[in-house]
Amino acid sequence: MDSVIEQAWWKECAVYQIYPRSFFDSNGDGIGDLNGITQKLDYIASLGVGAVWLNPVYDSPNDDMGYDISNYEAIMREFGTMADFDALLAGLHARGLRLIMDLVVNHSSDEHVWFVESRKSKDNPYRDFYIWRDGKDGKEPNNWASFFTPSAWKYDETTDQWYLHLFSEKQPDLNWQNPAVRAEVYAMMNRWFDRGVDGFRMDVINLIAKAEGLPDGSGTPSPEGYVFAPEHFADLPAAHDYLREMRRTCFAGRDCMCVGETPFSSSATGFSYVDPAHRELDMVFSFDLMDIDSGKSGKWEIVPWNLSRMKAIIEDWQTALATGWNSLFWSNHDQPRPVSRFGSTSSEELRVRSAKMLGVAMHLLRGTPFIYQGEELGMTNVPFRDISDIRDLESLNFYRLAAARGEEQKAWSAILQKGRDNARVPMQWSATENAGFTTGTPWLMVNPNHEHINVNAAEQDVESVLHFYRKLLRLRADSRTLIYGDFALIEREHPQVFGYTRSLDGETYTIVCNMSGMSALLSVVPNGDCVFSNLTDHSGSTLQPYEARVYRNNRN
Ligand code: ISL
Ligand code: CA
Repeated sequence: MDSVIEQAWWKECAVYQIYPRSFFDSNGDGIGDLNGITQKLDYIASLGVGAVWLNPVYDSPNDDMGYDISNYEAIMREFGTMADFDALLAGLHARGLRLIMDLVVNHSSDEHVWFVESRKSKDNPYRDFYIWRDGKDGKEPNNWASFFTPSAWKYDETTDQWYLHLFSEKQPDLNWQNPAVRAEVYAMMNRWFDRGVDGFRMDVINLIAKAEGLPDGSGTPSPEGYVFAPEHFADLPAAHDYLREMRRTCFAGRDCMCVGETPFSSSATGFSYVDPAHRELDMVFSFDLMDIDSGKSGKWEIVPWNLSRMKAIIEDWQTALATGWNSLFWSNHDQPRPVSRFGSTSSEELRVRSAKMLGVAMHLLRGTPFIYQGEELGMTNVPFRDISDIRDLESLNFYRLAAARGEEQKAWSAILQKGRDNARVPMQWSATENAGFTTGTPWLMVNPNHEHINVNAAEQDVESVLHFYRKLLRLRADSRTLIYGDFALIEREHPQVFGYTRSLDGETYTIVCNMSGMSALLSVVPNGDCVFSNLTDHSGSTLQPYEARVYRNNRN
C-alpha cells in the first residue's frame, strides 16, 4: 500500500443505496416511506454495509422523483415527517450505520420559494438566484439541449426572459456565481450535518459552473436542432473553486464524507476532484462504465458492451485514482439492472451465478462499493407492457419525441433495456401480492418475477445471491488487502475473463471472473488457495460460464 493513503470509515464500508419511494410502504398508500425504511433496518444491517445513501426525501412536486426540490429542509409529505426522519437516523446510528443524504443543488424545483420569487420581476432580490437571459430574435438565448427536453431554456412571459434548465423545465439551474446562492446552500448543508447526517451524495455537482457568456455548443444538433454542450457546463474551473469553498465551509472539523456524481468526467478530471492534495470531494461517480453500451447520440443508442473496453475503463480509473479513492457500482436508480445488462437471465441458474460473479468483479476492486437496493437479490429488468406502465419523465419525454418522428417501436425497445424505471420498481420482499412492498396499489408496477426473486425466498436459500453478498461483504470488510491494497489488471488480452490482483504487505488476492456464457480457459492458474467462489467445484484452469474465483496467497 502506498503509505500516504489515509484510512477512513467511508473507505472501509460498503454503502447501500435506497430509493425510498420503492423500498417499503408502511401505510398502504402505494408509496415507500421513511417509516418503511425504519421497519427494515435489521435487514439492511444484516447485509454488512456500513452506510445508507437515501435518494432525495425532501419536499418536491416529483416532476423528476425528488430531484426537483421545493424545500431543502422539509421532508416530502408522502415520505413522512421530520420526526420520522429523526427516528430513522437514530435507528441507523443505533446499528452503527451512517446516513448519506442526496444533495441536489445544481437546480431546484420551479416551486421552490427562491424560484417563485425569482420569476416575479427583474429586480426581485431572488432574481439572480437563477440564470435568466434575453432571447435572441425571439428564440432561445443559446442552442443548448437539455438532458430531458429538446431545449435547455424556457420562456417566461412575466418578465419576457428565458431561464436555463439543464434538466426538466421544472428544474431551473441555480446561479452558483451568486455568492448568496452559495451561502444559502452551505448553511442548509451545515444544518443537516448538525442534525446528524454523515455525508452527501452530490447530484451532478460538476455541472454547477457554466461558461462565461453561455456560448453556443458546437457539436451535432439533436433532431430538434439543439446541441448538447457539456464543454460549456461540465468540470469548469469555477466548479472546483465552489467545491473547495464548500469543503472549507461545511466539512471542516467533521468526520463526514461526500461523493460527487460527475457525468462526462475523465479519470484525470475525476482525480482532480479527489486528489488528497486539495481534496474537494472524497469520491466521484464516474459514468465511463455506465456509458459502455451507449452510442454516439447517447444512452438510447444502444451498442453491445465489450470486455476489452470494460477492462480499459476499470484499469484507467483504478490507476488514475491510485492515490485517491474510487467509488464502485454496477447500477443505481438511473441505470438498468446489472444482471440483465452485464450478466445473464437466460436461466435461473445463470441469473444467480452471474449476479454473484458481478458482485465479486466489482466489490473487490479498490474503492467503496455501492449496492443499489435489490442488487443483493439479483433483481432484473422489468417486462413493462407498454408506455402506460412508465413513470420516469426521461423515458416519457424520449418516447414522445421519438413518436413524433414515427420511431416509437425503436424507442420502446430502448426503454425496455435502459429506461430508469427498470431500477425503480418496488423492492421485492416476498412472493405475495405486490411483492410485499405495499398493501395498497404500488405507484409503479412490481416485477412479476417477485414470485421467485424476493427477500423471503433468498433468506431461506443458502445458495441465494443474498447470502453470497453477505459473505462477499464480510470477505472485503475483514481484509486490509482487499480494502487498501494495490490494484493490477491480469488476463489483459483474455476475451472472456476479467481478472485483477490486490496486494498489500506481501499478501496478494487474485480475482478471476468469467464474464461470458461460455467456459473459459485461464492463461495462468493463480497462486494460492481459492478462498471464495460462486461455484462449489472450483478447481483447475477452466472457469464455467460466469464463474468467479478469489485466490489468496500469503508469503508470510
Ligand atoms: O439518468 C441519466 C441517464 O439515464 C442521466 O442522464 C442523469 O440524468 C444524469 O446522470 C444526472 O442524474 C442525476 O440528476 C438528475 C436526476 O434525474 C437523476 O436521477 C440523478 O441521478 C437530475 O437531478
Ligand atoms: Ca407510504
